[in-house]
Amino acid sequence: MSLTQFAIIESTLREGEQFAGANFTPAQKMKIAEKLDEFGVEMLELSSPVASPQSEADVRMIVGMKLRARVLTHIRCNRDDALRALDTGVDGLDIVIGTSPALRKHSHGKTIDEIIDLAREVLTFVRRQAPNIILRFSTEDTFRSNEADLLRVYLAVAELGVLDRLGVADTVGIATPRQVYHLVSLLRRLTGLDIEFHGHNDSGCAIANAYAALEAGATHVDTTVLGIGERNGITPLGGLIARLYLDNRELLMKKYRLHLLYEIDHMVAEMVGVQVPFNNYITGATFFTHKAGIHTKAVLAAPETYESINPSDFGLKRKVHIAHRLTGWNAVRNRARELGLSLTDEQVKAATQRIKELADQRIVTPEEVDEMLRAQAILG
Ligand code: HCA
Ligand code: CU
Repeated sequence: MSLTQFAIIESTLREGEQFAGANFTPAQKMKIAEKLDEFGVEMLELSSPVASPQSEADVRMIVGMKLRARVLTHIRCNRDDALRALDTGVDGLDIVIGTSPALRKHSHGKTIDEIIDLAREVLTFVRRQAPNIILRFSTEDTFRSNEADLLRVYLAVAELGVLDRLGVADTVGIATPRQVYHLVSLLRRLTGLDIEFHGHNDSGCAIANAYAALEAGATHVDTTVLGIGERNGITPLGGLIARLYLDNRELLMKKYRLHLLYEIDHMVAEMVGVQVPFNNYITGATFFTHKAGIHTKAVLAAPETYESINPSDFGLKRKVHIAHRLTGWNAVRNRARELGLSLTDEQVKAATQRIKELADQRIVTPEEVDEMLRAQAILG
């Protein structure tokens, strides 16, 4: 059952490098690899060594770090790229070729038969060169490819008996969870091979699609930190973690060092020149903030009332926001206690009324609320 046996292929150093703001230095790549390895992702995917001389040096550098995570590189389907990649000493090759009509026409110009011939030749060649390498074959733009074409390609390569994994890629972010479920379960049933899902987020389905893939029997999911990648990116590491944590908290806490997520998200955000979005999974500024009186009262009494994720599992703290017109006296009382003030319920209720009145006029700061509570304590 994949929901307990999945592996994360962390592609911040490949797909993530394709994000507009990413220009990782070798030192930054090393830091990212080190942190992701410490976090516990099972595999790291790196840009092709063929991309540039520095890219090749960076692959060698990360191979040389001797991480616990397996190191993969992402290459086109040809012998030369494969030889260059094998020479770096990586643990695995992620080989990809486009199969959609758009890519066949405008990218490499090959027919489906030509794609099959080429894939057969390259994959058998790689396996002969490197009997122990982890070998994956993926079609690019899978979800805009003709299903009969796809099945011909996947069955032909699976039949070679040289592959560890098949990949499906929602390259332009158009797939729905149902479509992903359908294709992944079909491939799993027909080939029995491990299946990897790579999904872009153009229409906001990247996490749901990755989850549907796992439900259908996929074994591997591609992520990047904050979801960075081409355009608006792919399945974010933190979002996938949030989703899987809700299924199986114990497993997630055992598999990954969740406390590192905040640091990793903020580190990569800074490297690529963006803020961590306020609504980001787990690590966004308001993720654990409770506001309305009805919510804050319940959360203070029993956090699970309005929290599906426990902030302390991620080394984080919840925030209770009381400086606004929706505030409630239970939360205000809680704040007064935090400040060491002993106010009667009537005093707290009076202060709460004043906060609401003032907040109807203008923005009130938390500091002002604290002052109001202190003043209330002095006035009695
Ligand atoms: C790209 C390629 C890719 C490859 C995914 C994969 C995609 O367009 O840059 O190899 O599984 O989204 O199709 O990232
Ligand atoms: Cu991609």
